[in-house]
Amino acid sequence: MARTMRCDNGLKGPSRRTFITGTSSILGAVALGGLSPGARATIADAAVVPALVIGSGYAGCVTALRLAQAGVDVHMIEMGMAWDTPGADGKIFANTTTPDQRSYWLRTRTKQPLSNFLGFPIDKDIPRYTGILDAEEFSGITVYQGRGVGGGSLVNGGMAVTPRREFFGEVLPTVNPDEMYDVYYPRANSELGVTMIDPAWFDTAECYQYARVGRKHAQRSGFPFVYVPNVYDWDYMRQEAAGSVPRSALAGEILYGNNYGKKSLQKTYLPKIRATGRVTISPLHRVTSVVPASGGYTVTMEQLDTTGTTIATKSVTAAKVFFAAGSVGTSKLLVKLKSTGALPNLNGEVGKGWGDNGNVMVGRANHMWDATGSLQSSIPTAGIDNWAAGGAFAEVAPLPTGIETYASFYLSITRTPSRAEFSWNAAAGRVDLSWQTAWKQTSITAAKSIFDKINAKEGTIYRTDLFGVYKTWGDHLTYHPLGGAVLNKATDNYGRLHGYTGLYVMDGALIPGLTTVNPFVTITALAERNIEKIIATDL
Ligand code: FAE
Repeated sequence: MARTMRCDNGLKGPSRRTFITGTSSILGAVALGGLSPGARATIADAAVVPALVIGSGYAGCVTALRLAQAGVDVHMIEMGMAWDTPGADGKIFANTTTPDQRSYWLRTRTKQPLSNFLGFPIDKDIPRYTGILDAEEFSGITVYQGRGVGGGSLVNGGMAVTPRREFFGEVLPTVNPDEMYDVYYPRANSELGVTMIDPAWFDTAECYQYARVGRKHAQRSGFPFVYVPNVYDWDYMRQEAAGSVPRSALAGEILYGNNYGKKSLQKTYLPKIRATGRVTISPLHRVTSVVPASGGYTVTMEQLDTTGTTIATKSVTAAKVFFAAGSVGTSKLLVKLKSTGALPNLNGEVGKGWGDNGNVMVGRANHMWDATGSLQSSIPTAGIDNWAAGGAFAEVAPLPTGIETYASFYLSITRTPSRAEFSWNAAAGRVDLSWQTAWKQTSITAAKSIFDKINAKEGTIYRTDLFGVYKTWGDHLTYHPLGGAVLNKATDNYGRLHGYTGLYVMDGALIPGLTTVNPFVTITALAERNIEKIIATDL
C-alpha cells in the first residue's frame, strides 16, 4: 500500500504536534498545540491516499490509530468541528444550563432531551452553527449524536460498561466471546481509561446524593444496585468538590461537552493518533460520495463553514475506505450510495437491523424527606440491573439544574425486539428510517418492571412535567443508535462490506440494535478486534 499524502498547506500539521494526555485541561493542549484552526492542514483536493477514515468517533479513532501504528498514512474526515479553541467565555464547550450556538448542530432552536420543567418548555433560540450535539429527527424518533473530532465521546456521559458475558450472545451473536472478553474488552477499557468511583467517596460526596437516593429506593424494592464504570477522572472530580479546580461535572457540563475532567477521545486515542505523525484530520469536511475508481475509490466531500454552508468540494482517491460515521452516518451513506447507483453491489442487508438500544427515560417525584440535592454531578455512576428478570438496565441519571427538584431521573436500556430500516427517499433526496414510536412500548413495559415496584414501595409517583405537559415517558429519542450495516450480514464477520474489496464498516452500524448496556466500550472493542484482523490480512 502506498504511503504518500498531500495536505492543503504542505504540512502534516496536527500529526507533528505533541499533545498532552491525562487529566489536564484541553485548553492546555491547545496552548501546546500551537496552530490556530485556520492554519490546520486538511486534506487536499485530488489527493491520493492509502487509507481514508470517515468519522472520528470511537471506531474512527481505533481504526486510524492502529493503521498508523502499522505504518499506514491515514486521513480522517470529520463533518464536525475540531473543538480545540475556546469561545468568547474562555471555554471550549457550553454549559448544559446555558446552551448557545456551540450546543447544537445547525439548529436555530435548542432541542433538549428534557424539553420541559414543571410543564414549561425550556428550549430557546440560538444562532445556527456547526455545534456539538445533533438532534437528528426521523419519523418517530430523534437520534442524538456528537459532532466533532471525537464524535460521541464529546457529548456523552462517559458511562463505560462492558456487557455481562452471559448476555453477549444477544449483542454480537457471530463474535467469539472468548476473544472479546480476554483481549478486546480489556484493551478498550484500558485505552479509554475506564475506572470506577471510590465507593467510600460515593457514600459521602454531596454531588452523589441523588444517586444514593436511587440506590436506597432500588435496594428497598429488592433490585440489584451496581456501580457503573466511567471515563471521568475521579481525582479531578474530588478537586472540583473541594473547590480547588474549575468545575466541570459539578458545573453541570455534559451534553454540550465537558471542559475539564472527562477523558473523551480528545484525551485518549486522539493524542496517540497525533503522536504517530501519520494521521491528518480534516474537521468540517462531510463525505457525500464513495465510488469505485482506478486505485480504489473516489471519495467526494464538502468542506463546510460554521454556518453549515459548503465552501469547497473536494474529491480524493483512497485505496481503502473505512466507514466510521456512526450507526446513522454510515447507514445513511451506504443506503444512499447503493440506491443511487454509486455502490450497486452492496447487498440487501445494508440499511437493516437498526435499533435504539431500548432507550427510554423517566422521572419519579420523591417525598420531601428524599431530597436529591441541588449540587448533582453530571457524571452518572450508578445503575439498577434488572436485565435478567425484567429486561431493563436503568441508570440513575442526574438532573443538574442547580436547584432541589426532589426528582429521581433514570435512563433505561431495555431489551426490545423492534428493528427499523433505512431507505432512500428519491423524491425528497434523503434517507428515511422506518421507526415507529409505538415500538417503545416494550421498553416502557420493561422500565416499569423496575419503577412501578419502586413507586409502590415508596408511595411515590412518576413525574409528568419533563417531556411535555402530562407526559411521563421520554420515548421520543435515543442516545444509542446501533445497526444499519450489521456484522456478518451487510459485511463479513470483520466489517468488510460485501460487494466491494477495500470498503469497511467499523462503527456502531455493525451492532444489531442492542448492547444490553451503554454501547461505546463494545463499539471500541469490536473496532479493535476488526482492525487487527484487517491489518493482518488485507494490508
Ligand atoms: P460516533 O462516535 O457517533 O462518531 C461518528 C462521527 O462521524 C461523528 O463525529 C460524526 O460527526 C461523523 N460523521 C458522520 N457522518 C459523516 C460524514 N458523512 N462525513 C464525515 N463525518 C461524518 O460513532 N454511550 C456510552 O457507552 N455511554 C454513555 O454514557 C453514553 N452517553 C451518551 C450521551 C449522549 C447525549 C449521546 C448522544 C450518546 C451517548 N452515548 C453513550 C452513545 C455513544 O456516544 C455512541 O454510541 C458512540 O459515540 C458511537 O460511536 P461510533 O464510533 O459508532
